[in-house]
Amino acid sequence: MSRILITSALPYAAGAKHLGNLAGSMLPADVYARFQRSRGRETLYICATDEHGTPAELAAADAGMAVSEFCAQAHTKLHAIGRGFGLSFDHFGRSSSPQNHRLTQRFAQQLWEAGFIEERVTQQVYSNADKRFLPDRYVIGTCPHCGYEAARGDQCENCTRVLDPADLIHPRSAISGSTEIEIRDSKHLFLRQSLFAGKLRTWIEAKRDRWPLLVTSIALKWLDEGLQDRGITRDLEWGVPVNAFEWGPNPDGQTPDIEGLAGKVFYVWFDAPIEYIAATWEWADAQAAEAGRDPPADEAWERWWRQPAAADVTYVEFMGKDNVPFHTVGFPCTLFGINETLASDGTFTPSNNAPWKLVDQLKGLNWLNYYGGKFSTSQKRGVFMDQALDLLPADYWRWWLTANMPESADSSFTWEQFQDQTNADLADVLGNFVNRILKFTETRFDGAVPAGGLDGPLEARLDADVLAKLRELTENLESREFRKACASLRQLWVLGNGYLTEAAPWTALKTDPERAAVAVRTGLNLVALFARVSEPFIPFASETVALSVGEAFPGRWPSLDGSRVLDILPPGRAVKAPDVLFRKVEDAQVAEWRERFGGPEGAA
Ligand code: B3M
Ligand code: ZN
Repeated sequence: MSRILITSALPYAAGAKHLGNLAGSMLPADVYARFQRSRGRETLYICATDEHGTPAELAAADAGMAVSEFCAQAHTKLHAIGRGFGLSFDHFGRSSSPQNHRLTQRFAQQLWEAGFIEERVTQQVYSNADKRFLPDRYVIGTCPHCGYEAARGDQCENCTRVLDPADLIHPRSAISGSTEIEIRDSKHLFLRQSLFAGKLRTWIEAKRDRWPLLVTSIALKWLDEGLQDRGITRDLEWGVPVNAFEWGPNPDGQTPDIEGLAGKVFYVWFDAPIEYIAATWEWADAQAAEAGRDPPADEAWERWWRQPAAADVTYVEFMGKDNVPFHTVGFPCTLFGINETLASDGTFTPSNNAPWKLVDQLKGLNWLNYYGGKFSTSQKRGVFMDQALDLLPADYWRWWLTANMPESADSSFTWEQFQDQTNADLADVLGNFVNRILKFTETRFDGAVPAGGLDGPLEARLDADVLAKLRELTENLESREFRKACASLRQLWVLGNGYLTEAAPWTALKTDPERAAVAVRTGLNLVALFARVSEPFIPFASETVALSVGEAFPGRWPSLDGSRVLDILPPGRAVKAPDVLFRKVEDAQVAEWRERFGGPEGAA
């Protein structure tokens, strides 16, 4: 049986996370991880905060904090919010961890020594007052196109034109406001991605019929536009330091310019994907520490990532579409470079190292919008992850976001749809079913699973229908079609309600108690089944449902081999109706939340 390795895009430490960030990577990854675990597969779900780069530096400066302290706080907060949503990370790491520093540096060294990294002199903006280089967005000035006076060096916020710091009129430092800035030469490292264009294309082409079209088309578009070498270092203080002083000569016998590279760090998009691997290392270390053991040997985490030990691992990535190029081009190039050596005639041969694993399945998602426009922190539009949990339990959000996941196109959150769908699916269908059968069992069957009576044609038909739906649900989850999976699950719940209505134990009780016993037993078994198969989607309510019929949680995914799927509960088992599973979302709440978070007006 294969092992399943899952990663979801690493949320930036800086900035609030809205529902779209949840729906676009972490939630689908969690649903999939829970499903795979319940199928009995050894599963590892890894995520982390992405802590380096200019946004974190800027946000920390705004908050008047040291960037390390700011990131530590953001990490703790994001981890707590993730737990609040039931995200079942096996490890939630930090890209600023010592493990990621070591691994990023080690990979860079290997790439240099194999000849895949090149030094180049580039022109960068230097601020004399701040005594530092300024990344593009640290330079502000007047936009040459629209005259906006606070345009940033990478882009004008007013007219959205992409800029180069050199375009700005009256350029000044965003840090000190000083106009004493100049262009200076600065040495940087470039990953020679262009060497991998052919190899990359072959690799992507082979994924064409197995990856979503969204993903392969983004990747191929990048390749069609011509694969550029990529600058992988920056003139910043916060990040993984370039450790060129440790490096040996490259295949041409050149040693790196240690002085020229001093004080630089790797570009955030170079070290962030490496953190997927490094967070697995963090996980292994944390596990050992928890058990009071010394840090384990590298094999403990490399077995997920390196051949031949990882041969039985299927690696699945989840991310929003804007992250796809970095995962189909950038990160694979890093790994190609580590797995290969370049001969002087330009051909590649596998390196002597055990190769690192590349992604097997990549689920890319579109955007979730808010009333057709963007979620926006600055304009206070839309619900953010921490606020959402103050309004309603996590399962409401999980259910709606999974059922409306932006899979084949962008999708849009509106309070009205959210209310309609959660009320209909969770309160009216699932909640009502569980409540109906359990209340009836309590009042008429002493709160125990009844024995007696034999299944009839109604039960035989139900069994066949349930099995067919379960197979469909399983297939949809296996292929990460989350909207379809929600539809299958909803139909399964509907089968339960339909059965109860038809079998009508409340009527049968008067004329044929054995028939009523069969119907109640069958209904309770449906409850137990629903707890198991709803768990990936709505884990909190599923736990309540499982406990109401005395089942362990989380349970195992049902076997689909054709044996009866509704023989779960032993007769005599005590059961108890839970408190209201899902309270309905009221019109007054919708009105209040629309007021507070914005409605259709002002969608942009
Ligand atoms: N932090 C971008 C984002 O959150 C980035 C993902 C990193 S994945 C290695 O959209
Ligand atoms: Zn402009």
